[in-house]
Amino acid sequence: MTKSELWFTELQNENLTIGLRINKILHSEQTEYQTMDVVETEQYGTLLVLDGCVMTTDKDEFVYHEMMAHVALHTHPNPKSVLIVGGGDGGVIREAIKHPSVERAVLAEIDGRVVEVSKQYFPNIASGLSDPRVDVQITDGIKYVENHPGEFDVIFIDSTDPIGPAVGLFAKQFYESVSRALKDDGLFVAQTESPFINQDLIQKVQGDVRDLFPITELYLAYVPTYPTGMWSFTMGSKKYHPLRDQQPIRVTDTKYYTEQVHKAAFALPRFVEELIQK
Ligand code: AG3
Repeated sequence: MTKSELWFTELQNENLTIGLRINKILHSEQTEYQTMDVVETEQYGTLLVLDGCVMTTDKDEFVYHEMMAHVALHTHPNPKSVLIVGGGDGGVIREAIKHPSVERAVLAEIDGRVVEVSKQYFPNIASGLSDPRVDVQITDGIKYVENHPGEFDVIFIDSTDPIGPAVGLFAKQFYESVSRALKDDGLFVAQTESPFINQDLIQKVQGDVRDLFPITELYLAYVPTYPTGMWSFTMGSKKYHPLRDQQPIRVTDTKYYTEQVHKAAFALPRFVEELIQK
């Protein structure tokens, strides 16, 4: 069979693109907040695109979702109440509820269409959204966090890039409310882009989080469809340290996360160490 000559291209920055051959366009719409497209790609399966940026694909989503959820949930000794800001596809929630200690997982997603379309086209990623422990709130995550002081053990900030609807999710003021929304021994993880092309952002977030949390760490994972493939996560924690307090493995139905990968993720290449030097 001849292959289609339709290609998806994300302009990752002004000098860099990623291209994926498309078999089929499944869905396109303009929501209240952003453009949203779902296409079937030859290489990575079904792809979710928001405002032209790759959010996730069926074939590599496990890296990001597991590494966002399980590092933090194997740092806190007994996480019961968790919040995901953004993450409307449900991937982080699906991983979070694999932890038997988690009694309540709130998703605060601003764009209800992302949740609906993910349920339709990404049933595997969205599978956790119907779990009885999950509470889906279609609301502004910034306001949700402000209005829920002292409630959460772990908060995940699963945002888009720091443009458009997500700008406020990278502001110091937001990390301050995240700190207030956490319990006294709480911690958070935010996705913080690529050390190859988003140095300024990573440095800014490190500085802000260090001002607010006694423990601030950066770790890495490899997501082939994100800009440069090398992806960073920033953790801010009030009490528990991801290496000193690493918990015995609790979840083993993973494809990327293991006890060793948890440790290895904090071993940073020299240029990344230098980037975040105190
Ligand atoms: N969160 C967004 C990652 C940012 C990707 N950036 C890009 N492609 N320019 C992903 C949401 C998955 N739950």
